[in-house]
Amino acid sequence: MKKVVKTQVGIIGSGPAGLTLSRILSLCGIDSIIIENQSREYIEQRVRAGVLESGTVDLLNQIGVGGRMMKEGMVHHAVELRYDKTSHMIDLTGLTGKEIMVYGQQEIVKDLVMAHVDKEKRPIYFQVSDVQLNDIETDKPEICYLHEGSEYHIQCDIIAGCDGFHGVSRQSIPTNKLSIYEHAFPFAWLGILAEATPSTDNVIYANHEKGFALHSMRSPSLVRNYVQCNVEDNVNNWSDDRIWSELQDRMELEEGFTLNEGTILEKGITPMRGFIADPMQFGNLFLAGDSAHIVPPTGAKGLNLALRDVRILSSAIEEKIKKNNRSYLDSYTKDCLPHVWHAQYFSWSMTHMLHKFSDNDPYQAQLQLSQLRHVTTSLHASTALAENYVGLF
Ligand code: RFL
Ligand code: PHB
Repeated sequence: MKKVVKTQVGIIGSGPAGLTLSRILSLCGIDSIIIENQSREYIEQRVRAGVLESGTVDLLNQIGVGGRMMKEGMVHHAVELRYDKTSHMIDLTGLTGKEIMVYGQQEIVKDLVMAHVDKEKRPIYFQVSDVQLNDIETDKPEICYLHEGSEYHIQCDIIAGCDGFHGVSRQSIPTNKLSIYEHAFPFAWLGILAEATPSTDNVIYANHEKGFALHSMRSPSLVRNYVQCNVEDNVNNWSDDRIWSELQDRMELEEGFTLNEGTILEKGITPMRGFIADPMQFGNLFLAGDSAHIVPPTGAKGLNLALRDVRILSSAIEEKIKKNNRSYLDSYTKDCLPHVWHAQYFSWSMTHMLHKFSDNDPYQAQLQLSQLRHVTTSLHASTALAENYVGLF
């Protein structure tokens, strides 16, 4: 049987973008409904981002979901770059006055779901299927989907497409109305979550002749490490011993260094890509976060960009719904994309500086070392890196 539900904003996807948007709108007195194709358990366990810019931390606190993050998150004042078996600190706080927070994306998702479902007692429709967007170019757009055997139609004023890179929202925009900018990098990241004490107080980015490696953490007893691998690689090619051995090699220092090891709880391979859809809107459908853009994770920008989009989108929706002023919705793409492109550029340049592109290109390897020496010895260059890393806005 067909069921019709009405709301002001229909939100597709309960990742960080969709959940944060719904929370901001709720605090402004605007009604929204979220649908999600996975289960609550799945989205609360999905391991992804870890580095939050100070503006992201401020936003989560402003909307009342930052309590656990402020207790359990780890404030970092510096980030470490390693190359030529030497360690170089970028003093983020000394150079910019700002800091970053290391706190897992799935913890943010748990905090937002808890505020939404358990505290505000509002539902999220999990495990929906066959999601379809209709009439998005009209004032009465509609989201249709199946949930627990019934067919639902959400009638709303605005649809927010927060369904990530593989979602249906972007694909609902006619292809002749979208310009797609895309770049696939010729390598991937193998990421692990492991029970071990972090080996340093800072995130470490290592450029090594065997390939890139990254050491990060989630708590005093949980680490998150990555090694560069082949695009077509498979986790089955990576035994625990091989992963630790590659990490030890790539993190090496002249004076000696041993990365703490432990039981690996999770392994996954992430392709590295840059992607931007322009415009980020069509009619009354607005894309936010990974549904509109993807950055390679080397700059730690994706989640931060997603939350910046929803901050802009929520103000524009509030103007439309409360004051019948559509001008901010109309300029949504224009208000988001310059920053998105800047983050894209920063992520691309970090990726280029730190990864091994070829087995046989000593010229490029020397250029990378030259760039690394520049960003770690010039005050202006290290300030530029630090500003980008903590977030420019
Ligand atoms: P998400 O998190 O992908 O959420 C989209 C949600 O939509 C659901 N969905 C649908 N729901 C209903 N109907 C459909 N048809 C649907 N199709 C999909 C999905 O199940 C999901 O729940 O997108 P969102 O909210 O835009 O958030 C973006 C972030 O997840 C992403 O940018 C970051 O994880 C990127 N990223 C990092 N960002 C940072 O800011 N700092 C970092 O340190 C950082 N590290 C990373 C990262 C991403 C990584 N991977 C795995 C891609 C490290 C890695 C390894
Ligand atoms: C992480 O902690 O997962 C992380 C840290 C820095 C990055 C990407 C991911 O650039």
